[in-house]
Amino acid sequence: MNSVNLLPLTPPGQTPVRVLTIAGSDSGGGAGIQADLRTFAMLGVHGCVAVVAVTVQNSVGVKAFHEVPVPIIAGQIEAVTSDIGILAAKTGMLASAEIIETVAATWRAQGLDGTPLVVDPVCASMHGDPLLHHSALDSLRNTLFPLATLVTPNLDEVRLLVDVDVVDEASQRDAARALHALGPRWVLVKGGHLRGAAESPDLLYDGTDFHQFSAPRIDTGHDHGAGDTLAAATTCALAHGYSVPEAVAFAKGWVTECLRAAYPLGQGHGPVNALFRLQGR
Ligand code: PXL
Repeated sequence: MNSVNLLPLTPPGQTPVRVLTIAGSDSGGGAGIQADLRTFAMLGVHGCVAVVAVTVQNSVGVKAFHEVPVPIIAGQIEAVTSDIGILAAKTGMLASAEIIETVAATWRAQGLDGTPLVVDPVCASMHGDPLLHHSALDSLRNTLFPLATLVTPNLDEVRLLVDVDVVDEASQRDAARALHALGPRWVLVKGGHLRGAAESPDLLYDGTDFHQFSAPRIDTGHDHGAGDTLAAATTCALAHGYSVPEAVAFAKGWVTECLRAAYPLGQGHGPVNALFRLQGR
């Protein structure tokens, strides 16, 4: 067994910690809701789902996507939060401005302001295929970010959101400051795409202090769903009452092990493997 810590488990027969993912479906099973649910399950957390879009996707790319009507999206969030109750949530692919506005309005209407919300501002797949209409960036920045406990952009998303080109630690700090000014409590600028770095340096910022998180860069062509998995594990840890720096540290360890165990799938990019513990790793 590797050294990754697990979250506390609920005794059999008792109601476990519940979380919600508001995201898109990946028909290839690598990213999106499918990735979130694997991490939730492996961390002993009950995962609820609000599907916002269905992608037509395999290991090579995203061919198309279909958006779920917004009353059905709001209905899923209301149904889950009014009955089952959630201790944290995350958003992934949100596709459009209308969906973002709906998610934000429903979040507020359900009185969830005190519930930790991780916003992973998914804009494109790793193949470069769009998962968010660019006209929706303003809604992301102005409507959803102010509700977020934590936003977790990668470097491409940073460029789209605040027009900062992160090339080193100084520009990573500039990006964190610009993103924090949009209203989230915390910002995690993920450095995994920093070219040439031997480490994968992530920078966490709350408007006052910077926290660095580093992990060895895992050289794999199979990292589909890595961002989703990091945000999902962070959400689980927040649901367990971890502080944001503790939750990010936990999630970084989790995704590193998922990357170590990643596997090939189809002709393109395989997924990170959140099931590594089932293989005795
Ligand atoms: O990894 C980001 C992501 C999130 N959600 C869906 C995706 C992807 C990447 O392809 O397809 C549905």
